[in-house]
Amino acid sequence: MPPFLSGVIEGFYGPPWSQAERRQVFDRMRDGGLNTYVYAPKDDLKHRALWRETYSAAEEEGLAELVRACRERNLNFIYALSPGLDLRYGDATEAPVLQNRFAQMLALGVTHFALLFDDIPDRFEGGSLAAAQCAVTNALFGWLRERSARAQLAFCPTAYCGRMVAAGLGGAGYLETVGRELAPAIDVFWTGPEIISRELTVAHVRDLAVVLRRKPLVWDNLHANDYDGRRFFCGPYAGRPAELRDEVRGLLVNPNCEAPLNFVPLRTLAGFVQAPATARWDARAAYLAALRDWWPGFTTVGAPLAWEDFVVFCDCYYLPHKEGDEAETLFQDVRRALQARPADAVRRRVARLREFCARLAELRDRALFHALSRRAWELREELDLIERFLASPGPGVASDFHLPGTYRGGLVPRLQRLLTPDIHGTFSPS
Ligand code: GDL
Repeated sequence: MPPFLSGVIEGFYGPPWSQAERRQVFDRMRDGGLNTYVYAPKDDLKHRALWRETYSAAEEEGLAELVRACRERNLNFIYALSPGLDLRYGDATEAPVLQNRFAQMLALGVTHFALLFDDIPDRFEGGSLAAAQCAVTNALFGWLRERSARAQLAFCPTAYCGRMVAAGLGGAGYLETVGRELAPAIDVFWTGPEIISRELTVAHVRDLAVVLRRKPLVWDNLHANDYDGRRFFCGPYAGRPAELRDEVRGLLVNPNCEAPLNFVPLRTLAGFVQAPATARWDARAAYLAALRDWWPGFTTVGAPLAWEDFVVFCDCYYLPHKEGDEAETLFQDVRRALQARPADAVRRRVARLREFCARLAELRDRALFHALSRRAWELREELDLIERFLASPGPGVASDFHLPGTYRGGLVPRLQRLLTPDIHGTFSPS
């Protein structure tokens, strides 16, 4: 196991990546010098919902392929199991079931494992949930080490971010118990102050390391989009200072569900991991450099797209808490133009971006287009409406795309309008 783990955790909800997508991700990891892939797709039934069942021969072959693909690229393969939905802690018959699952992977040459207890019921009648989870995990670790001296294990706590700990998830003293009772050689995952952490500071991680009695292994959801299917995030690895690297066991990102959209997240993570210790991490510069490398993937069957439009488009899908600079500027300019004309210059910019969205349909890389198409469609339609309004403002503006009596997104946006959040995230009826 390398001293510092860096790479990808396929740990999102929704359709797992295909084998071909995983190979592409592995190639990008190897090219960027990242070293670790964690297999943890929430909706692989046998990873979570049916965790007791072993893989069929065909499934086993698929996993063997991944193990080989990682080995060929010098990447660590970590197999994760998520038994917490219905694991009976303290029931002696459960241990052999867990062992059986890991035995199947050991036979494929896997030596690195993870046991995940995230997003599970935290009600537990039998005493301390943390102590029960640690007992199961320590026992499994011992069993693994008897079979492979090189075996490694990581553990994801039920309270895996600051907010959850503050809310008392897992019961009083949950994390302290984990720190005290989990075998010191077992790594502990942590997503930061939040599930999706805008920032991860050295101070935050140092405080945590005192409680955990080890450096945390960061499970970084910055670019995850499984919780918001209308967005994706192709902004840079950001909000983390270079000094963070010395304070953690590793940095593993759980990125966009759509594998082709992870070029910039992975490229910038690789840049962050390898940047000289003395340098300040300039996320925007890293982003623009990574976009340059992604840009050749945007060749079309027609006339070339324009680089400037590409940057604005990507800035529209930057990071969860922030638009990219160009998108933010465009938004502010449109907002002003809708109130005070003349708006010709803004209208032309809106039209260019609308056209860029439409022309994505000409991409030669169809997997990339398919990953983008729904988002680009929605953006194109809003831009089209704004463009029409700016061209002839007034009550008479109608749009071919916004059909009367239809609701975009169906019931969901209507429900969302019933309860609206204030700036603190507290909801009240609107
Ligand atoms: C989570 C889940 C993860 C999911 C992510 C983003 C962890 C430890 N677990 O809470 O599977 O992809 O949020 O929605 O992050």
